[in-house]
Amino acid sequence: MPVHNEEVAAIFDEMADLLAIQDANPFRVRAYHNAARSIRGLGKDLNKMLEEGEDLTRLPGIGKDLAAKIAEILITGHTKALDKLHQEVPATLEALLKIPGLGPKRVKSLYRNLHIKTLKQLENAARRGRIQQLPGFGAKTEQRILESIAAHRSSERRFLHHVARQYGEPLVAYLKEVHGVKEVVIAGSYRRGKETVGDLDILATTREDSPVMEQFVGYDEVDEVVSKGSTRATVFLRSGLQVDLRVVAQNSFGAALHYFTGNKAHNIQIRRLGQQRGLKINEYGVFRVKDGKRVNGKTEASVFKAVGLPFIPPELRHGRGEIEAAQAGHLPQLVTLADLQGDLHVHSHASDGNASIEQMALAARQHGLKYIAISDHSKSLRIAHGLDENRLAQQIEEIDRLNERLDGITILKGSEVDILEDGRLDFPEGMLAQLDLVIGAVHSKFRLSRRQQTRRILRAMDSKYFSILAHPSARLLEERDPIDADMPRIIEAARERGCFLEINSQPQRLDLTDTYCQLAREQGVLLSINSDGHSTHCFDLLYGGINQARRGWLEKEDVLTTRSLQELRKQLKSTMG
Ligand code: DGT
Ligand code: CA
Ligand code: CA
Repeated sequence: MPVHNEEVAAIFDEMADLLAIQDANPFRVRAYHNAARSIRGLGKDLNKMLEEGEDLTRLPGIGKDLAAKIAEILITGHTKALDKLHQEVPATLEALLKIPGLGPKRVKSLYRNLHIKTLKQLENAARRGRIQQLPGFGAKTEQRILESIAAHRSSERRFLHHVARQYGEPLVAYLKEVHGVKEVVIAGSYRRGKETVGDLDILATTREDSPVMEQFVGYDEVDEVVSKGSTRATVFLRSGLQVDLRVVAQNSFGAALHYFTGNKAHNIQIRRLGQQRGLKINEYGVFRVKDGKRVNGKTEASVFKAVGLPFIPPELRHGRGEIEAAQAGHLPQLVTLADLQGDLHVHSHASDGNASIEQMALAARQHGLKYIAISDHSKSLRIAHGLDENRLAQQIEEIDRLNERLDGITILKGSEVDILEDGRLDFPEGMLAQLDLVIGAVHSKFRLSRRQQTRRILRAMDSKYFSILAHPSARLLEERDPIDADMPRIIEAARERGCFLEINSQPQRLDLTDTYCQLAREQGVLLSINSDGHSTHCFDLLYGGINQARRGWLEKEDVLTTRSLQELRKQLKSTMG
């Protein structure tokens, strides 16, 4: 990847900051900043200028030395001068520069005077009021630093729901064991089943003498206690996950649970309904405005009841029509994990899985499923050891043999076939015709234009053998953006052609996304909740697909993989025919 102007400028700015921390000659520091500014103001790509043999020293603020560094950066992607600075200045000091309000001058002063090298030392010093005593800092700055640190940390990253669950559930189990603790629930986006969460919001009810706060901040995984009061505490776990614990009175529990489950848009709508009925609704309960008397709030259901609504499942609480649907008596009967009968996207060690077909089938049976489809990768996906025609033909025979031998589970013959750049499928029709189902997937060329990407997928769906579009947006949460494709058009095409879309349960995918699930449902397109599993534990991931389906308003009837094997075969035939 060639380096461009902005990256060169950023390198110079960084050098200036590091030099300033080192107490270098201020003229040198300024020279780097000036060069960065000069480059940002250029109307022309530096690479082009270099190619055309233009003399860079004619640019304002660029001398011989800097011109040489620019050339070095353009050609090699870095400069030895910055590498050297990186070795000299502790990396943690550089991290401090990212805190708003802290420039190199202040970072230097903190280092010199208080020996502060890390974010944590900075925070500790700020809490103890030591920073406001330094020249050039005041109480206000100190406060701002504390706020910036908190914001910086929480904005740093969101956690995959699945990852938050691995930390959150053991913590809940631990809290439940504490003396005097009654109820413990994770509220917030976690309870709404969102695919990523910013932090965990735990609510608890306890007897008066419970040491729950002490036990919470003393939990083994706690890295840092941000605050601790008698009913509220915030900590960071070693994983970096922030957890808030609130202890609420038993008769406020429902109101608090509703309030802290959110989301905000939903809460606002509920409060407004309350106002219309002369009720004030907050995290403590439901109160009559005229005399302040508490009328409800012990259970969540009582909060909804107070505004004339049935219980609305957390996954629907987005403020996107669920309240109107509840008023009209049209809330969906959401699909549950127990409704699933099969999984149509499972890998074996023939491609990139790590278990045999038989092992996968037995694990699925153990999990209560009635059928799975083995859908290993096709030949173009070389990094995943995709199958060619010969290996797929062998696999088909192996599945026939296994189906004769195994009871209580049926293995379908599938393939996760690459959708090539032009929309062709990675196998000839003769091969596809031998399969029970074909899962088409985009694994390459993620950056095609919207028009090309849409056309590519529609063309793939034109194949009469096409059954399910896998992970339709191809996103990887916190890693890769969704492809740019006209999803409403693709959903419409799925309806026209009688094929299906996947809800992929991999924690990083969870794709098709909630709003498009809702659209698919309205269009009558069935969704296939699949694990895309690569090991025998994969069926445990199906809960994530169910969360996504529920957030997308899906009922049992809307999900292909709730069908019995017999009905499923009928559905698949209608796409193949
Ligand atoms: P997250 O943590 O970013 O994944 O998202 P949430 O939804 O868990 O948000 P969080 O942790 O900031 O707050 C938890 C819930 O508390 C939120 O969904 C609704 C409620 N809440 C927080 N702040 C407010 C507020 O200012 N007004 C109202 N009505 N509700 C709030
Ligand atoms: Ca949260
Ligand atoms: Ca929170």
